[in-house]
Amino acid sequence: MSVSERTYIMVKPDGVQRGLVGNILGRFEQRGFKLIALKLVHATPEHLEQHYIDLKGKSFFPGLIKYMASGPVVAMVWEGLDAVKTGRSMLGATNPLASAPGTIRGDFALAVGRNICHGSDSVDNAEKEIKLWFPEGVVQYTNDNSKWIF
Ligand code: RTP
Repeated sequence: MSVSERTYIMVKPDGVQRGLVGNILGRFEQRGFKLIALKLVHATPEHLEQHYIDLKGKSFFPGLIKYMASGPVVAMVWEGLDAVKTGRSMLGATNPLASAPGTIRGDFALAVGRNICHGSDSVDNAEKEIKLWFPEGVVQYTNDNSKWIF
């Protein structure tokens, strides 16, 4: 657990098309995480196969790639205390039917094949995913609210 821990969070195509981007972003902002990278990307199947390389061979893999390539996703990097584990708990269980109300999936989704968001499951995977989605790097800046919040 580290203050500067980073996690890769993605709003999947169904989350974008259902207009949930603002809500999902807002939850990470409100929780206190720092946004250090953000973009809308229509990823290729090849790129998505790289992202989900560990799931290659699963029966749902082809359908997962098709779903993820069906429209743009919002790719984000959030930084802060225990970002990976806390990010996962904010998303809720992979299967939305098992997600607690109050989590993103528990509030907005029903089907495992349309579960609207992704979050890195370990610090190592977060760093790999950040490199894959943001080869250009993230934005370094210092938060200094004291100038406009009194
Ligand atoms: P994610 O990577 O998207 O955050 O999901 P996760 O770690 O919670 O779950 P994982 O097992 O890595 O599965 C990745 C995504 O594949 C889809 N999935 N479909 N039985 C199925 O049809 C099935 N199982 C998984 C979901 O979109 C899941 O998020």
